[in-house]
Amino acid sequence: MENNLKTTSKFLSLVLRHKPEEIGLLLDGNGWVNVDELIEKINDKGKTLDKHLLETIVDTNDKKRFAFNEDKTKIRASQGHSVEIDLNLQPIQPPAVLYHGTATRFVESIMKNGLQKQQRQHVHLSEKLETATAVGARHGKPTILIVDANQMQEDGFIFYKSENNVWLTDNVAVKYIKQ
Ligand code: HQG
Repeated sequence: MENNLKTTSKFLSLVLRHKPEEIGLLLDGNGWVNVDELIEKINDKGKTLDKHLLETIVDTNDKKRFAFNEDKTKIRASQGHSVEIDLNLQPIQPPAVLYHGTATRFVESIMKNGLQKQQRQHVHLSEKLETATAVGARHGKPTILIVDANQMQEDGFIFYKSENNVWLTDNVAVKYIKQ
């Protein structure tokens, strides 16, 4: 069961963030999809999903990656999209420093070109060192970069916080990054 939850959750990340077309789904402008349609199209792909399982995934997901709308008729991923959508996030004051976890092999390029959002819509930053370490470890040997969010904000850069507490901003220039 645990395993099934994780596999299904990963598949949901894929369709709700990156490739909705994989199951013939279309995200609306704010990233939402209709829950019944999602369930039907996932089942069509031979994967078992019903409303109860979907609710369990949303409730128990370790990073709270997915959220329902108020009446639970729609669902979306709370961050991490490569598909162009508008999460309607409001600019918010960041803590003085934020952390970016990455793999050691990327550091040289990052210290030359800055942090780039790559496929995603934002650069992802963390408030906690341990979260940043885990993010970095997804790519290889982890290392932490310190971002001077305070200075960035003073210089007019905008920060957002996703519903599941991931800090988001546009590309980060080298001058704001310390190893
Ligand atoms: C690196 C997870 C070379 C960047 C996490 C990262 C996060 C550069 C990789 C979310 C670079 C992109 C996002 C440059 C950036 N040269 N490498 N100039 N600029 N990079 O996966 O931040 O578990 O797109 O350091 O918790 O690792 O999926 O971004 O290593 O919130 O919910 O390019 O994904 O969330 O990788 O992770 P990603 P990320 P979930």
